[in-house]
Amino acid sequence: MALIRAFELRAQEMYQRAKIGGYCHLNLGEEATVVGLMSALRAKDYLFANYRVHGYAITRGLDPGEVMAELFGRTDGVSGGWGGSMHLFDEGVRLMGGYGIVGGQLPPATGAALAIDYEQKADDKSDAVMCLLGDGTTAIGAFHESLNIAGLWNLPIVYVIINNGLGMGTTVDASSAEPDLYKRGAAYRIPSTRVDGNDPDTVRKAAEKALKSAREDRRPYLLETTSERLKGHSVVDPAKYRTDEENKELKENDPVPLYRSTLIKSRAMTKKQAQEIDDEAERIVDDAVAFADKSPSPKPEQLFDNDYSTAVAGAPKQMPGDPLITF
Ligand SMILES: Cc1ncc(C[n+]2csc(CCOP(=O)(O)OP(=O)(O)O)c2C)c(N)n1
Repeated sequence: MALIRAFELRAQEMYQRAKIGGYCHLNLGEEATVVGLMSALRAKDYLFANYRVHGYAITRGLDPGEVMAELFGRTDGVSGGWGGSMHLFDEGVRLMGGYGIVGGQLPPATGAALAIDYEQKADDKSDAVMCLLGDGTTAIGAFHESLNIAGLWNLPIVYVIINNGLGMGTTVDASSAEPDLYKRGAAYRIPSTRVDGNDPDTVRKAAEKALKSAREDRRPYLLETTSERLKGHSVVDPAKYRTDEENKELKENDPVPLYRSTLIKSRAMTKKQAQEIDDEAERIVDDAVAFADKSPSPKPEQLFDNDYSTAVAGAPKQMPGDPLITF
């Protein structure tokens, strides 16, 4: 949690210093959810995420330097600098991408669960899929289509609604006829529950139960976690829609200092150890920025190295803005 906090605060700073371009969405305020969920996943499980993906990538084991380099758009980034903040991908740790299209991750995640089901018999060795989505995403058609198929075909998948209360600036109450989002599982006979996303231990227990259902019972599961993002939708959103009172509450419920003091109070950790963890996190993030800074930018001639269009014999590769080719 401390590392995600340090990384995200630094990413915000790097964006403001124009080291990062494009979009940049942070996990600030969602650290307990991230750590709880990721600690329940096995190495061979597949993870599909939305664009708010930095903390998941780091917790899943990706090198923070390579994640920062991706944010900087550099060749040593986890996606070779082509994806940026929203599109972290690493097959090795089975992080099957962050998706920028709202709900875009749901169909491929459901397809991955179908592939697993096709290849493996139900036993505790089976892999499972975890698919993350925001509260706003529960109104997207792909959410309902995916849950319907997963429920119908008994696919080994856990859908997790990371309910941070807002889809951009719109509250759940203003956008959802059924604001108890986990209840949407009932329409597809998918078991579901809602837990406090500010407590990593609670999230972990709930995720373990959900994954067990997917893996062993061959029933998909819908888990909802409640937390709040501390900042705006992305780093360029000043979050003017929040009142002073709401900002005060956010600070009081901030999961990082809360968990830190819970561990100290219960004597699981001393103040000194907590400080050492924070210092270590800062050191890792310093190194990550230094690594990203040193990594070269991709060259323009590499632009088409990773496209998946079929080559047309004799047709030159076109750059956006090039004059139309006439034959
Ligand atoms: C199909 C589509 N529609 C709209 C957008 C613009 N958009 C980006 S994020 C977002 C809000 C999503 O909110 P939520 O699912 O709650 O995720 P959160 O940002 O809270 O993690 C919208 C509308 C988009 N990227 N894709």
